[in-house]
Amino acid sequence: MSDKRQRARVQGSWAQQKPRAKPQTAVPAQSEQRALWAGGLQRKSPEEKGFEFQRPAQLLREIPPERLIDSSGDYEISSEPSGVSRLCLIHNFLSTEEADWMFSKLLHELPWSQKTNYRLGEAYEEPRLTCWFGDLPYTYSHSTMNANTQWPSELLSLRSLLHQRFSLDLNSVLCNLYRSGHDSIGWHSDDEASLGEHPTIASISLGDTRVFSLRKKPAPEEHGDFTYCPHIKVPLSHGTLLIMEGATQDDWQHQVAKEYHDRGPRINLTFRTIHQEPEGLRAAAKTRNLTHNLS
Ligand SMILES: O=C(O)CCC(=O)C(=O)O
Repeated sequence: MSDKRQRARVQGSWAQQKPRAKPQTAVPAQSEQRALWAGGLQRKSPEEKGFEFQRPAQLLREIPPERLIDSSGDYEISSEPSGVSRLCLIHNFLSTEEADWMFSKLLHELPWSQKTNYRLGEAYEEPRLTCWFGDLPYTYSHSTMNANTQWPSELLSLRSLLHQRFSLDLNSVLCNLYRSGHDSIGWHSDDEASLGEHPTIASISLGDTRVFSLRKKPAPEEHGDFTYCPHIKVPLSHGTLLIMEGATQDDWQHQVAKEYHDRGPRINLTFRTIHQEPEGLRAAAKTRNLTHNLS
């Protein structure tokens, strides 16, 4: 949780505290008794209130509690003019035996490498390893994965399975290898123009469980502050399938944050459909990438 979200939560819970009830038995305290005997204590009428601290309205805003999605099912996570955002979570999409076999094969046989990305003109190494299979190149964070049609048979069979089960025509897959809990992917949306409008992303997880987080993009008047936006966490375990669809990439960002306790390796396969980019869409993508925060 960000520092600001944490602070606002604490302040929020303070603000909700009810005033303490006064004791029912009216036995004056010793000092009060002395004053009464001296005839000096003026009791306040009920209308005459003492000082009451008013918290500024800004601090009384509710922070929505983080929602946990950990059961298989279909979830409508928001509905906006841009459309409905939906998640579909399926545990044991691959049996443990299939997932074990797939994990070990892909870990040892895929051509993993560390990619260099660019943010505000600065180069940085991605904190994970990746590889890409697809008929078309894929560009994000100002760096391009070349087209690669040499699909391993295991990935082709997963792609066919997704087609059979969900009629999804996915022509590419970005493979991520998180070597330990220190590897991560920062907040971003998969909203490159080459993915088209309302892209469907089918993500299969293998290996150790990691928490996939989503946060709703703030309204323009929030000036990029996510403090009060809905947050969701989805633990993704070995063999799980998560499908993001509808307006999810328009209205939400997602990440897999670093973890500071031991985590074993995890592979994530995000199947997508890449379209040939017309010139107009490329310009739109450039503008969007200025705010794209993928690490
Ligand atoms: O590892 C994951 O579950 C997420 C990967 C991801 O966000 C991406 O490839 O865009």
